[in-house]
Amino acid sequence: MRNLFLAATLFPATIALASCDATAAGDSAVPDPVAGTPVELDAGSPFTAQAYLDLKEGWAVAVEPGTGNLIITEKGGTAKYFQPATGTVREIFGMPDVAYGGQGGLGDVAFAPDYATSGIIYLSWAKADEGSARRAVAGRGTFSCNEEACAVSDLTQIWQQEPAIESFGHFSHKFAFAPDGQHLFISSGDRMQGDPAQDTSNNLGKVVRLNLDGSPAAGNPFADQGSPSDQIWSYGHRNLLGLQFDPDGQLWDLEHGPRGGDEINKIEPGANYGWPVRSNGINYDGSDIPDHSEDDGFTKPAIFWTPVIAPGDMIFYRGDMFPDWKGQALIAALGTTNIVRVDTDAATGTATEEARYAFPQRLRDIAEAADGSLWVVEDTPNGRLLRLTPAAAE
Ligand SMILES: [Ca+2]
Ligand SMILES: [Ca+2]
Repeated sequence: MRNLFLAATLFPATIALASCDATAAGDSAVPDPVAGTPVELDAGSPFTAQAYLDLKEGWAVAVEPGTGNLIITEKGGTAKYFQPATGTVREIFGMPDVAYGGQGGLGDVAFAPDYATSGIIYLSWAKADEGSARRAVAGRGTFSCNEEACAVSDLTQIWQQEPAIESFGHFSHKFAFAPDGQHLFISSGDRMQGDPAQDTSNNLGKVVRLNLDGSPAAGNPFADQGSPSDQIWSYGHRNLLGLQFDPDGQLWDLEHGPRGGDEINKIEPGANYGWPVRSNGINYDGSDIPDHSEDDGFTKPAIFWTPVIAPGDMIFYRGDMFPDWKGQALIAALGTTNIVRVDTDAATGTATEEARYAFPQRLRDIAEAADGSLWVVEDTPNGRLLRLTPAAAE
């Protein structure tokens, strides 16, 4: 194993197949995937599903620009590079040491906006601190492959939650890049602490907006309050497992409520979304949390779910394979083991659930391929990578 890692890091220039193959108009040239193993779905499902890889607690999937290949992270700290056109998979070396347990471990993966020329990818993970304290962190490094394996080299931490907390939950740590490629947004969960989400002197329970090197972006709403307040874009959040720009450039988040009150929010700078003062759910012990009301002074959810769907992540669909869904959100749901389709309206800050589609297992992540098909990651210790295309006509 070590030899593979050395080989992959010693000769990055000759093995950087990813960035070399990428072309500006290359997505239309991405070859079709090989056939997977058919997966049975409920009668009437709009999807045909095929399984490709076995995954152990798959957490995130990202599509490589230009090639259509995938990087998939697993919560325990491993990552895979999958080439759909050949069905081959390679281990990725150079992963960080992660604090695995509870909701913590290896997290999100994203290709840099300038990946075609830089080869840079971003990773997030839970990192051990003093005692049993942990924090979510983000880093970036250079991705390259040879015939046997792939590696992330020069992985450098660029951001962290402040402070570290003795909790195994609510790391969140999802990435979104601004449409112009100039800023990195990270969702930073409340670490199951509640009150810090209302306190702008820390970066827990927040959406942060950074430069691509992890430094605070200019123009953030609390820039005059010092660090880490100068990272904050919005606050009053709980556990944000979705963070995505819609095709019109509006940012939305998807977060877990407590018992009830999962929500999608239209994210605006300086806005306060109310957690833990307001929630359309209640505490796990049954005690009340006042619901949002018109006069509460907080930004209301665009849509909420009681009972919860326990979401894993979402995308905004842009492709042609499911043309009626263009511009709508597709949520991979853990709790209800389905894909939830939601129509968002940026003008009013509201959203409507359109449909739910059943799947056999908990769904952790969803991504759109260049051809408009969908890649879905199952969450369980015996999960799979699924490809979804339209169901055959009856
Ligand atoms: Ca409530
Ligand atoms: Ca994702």
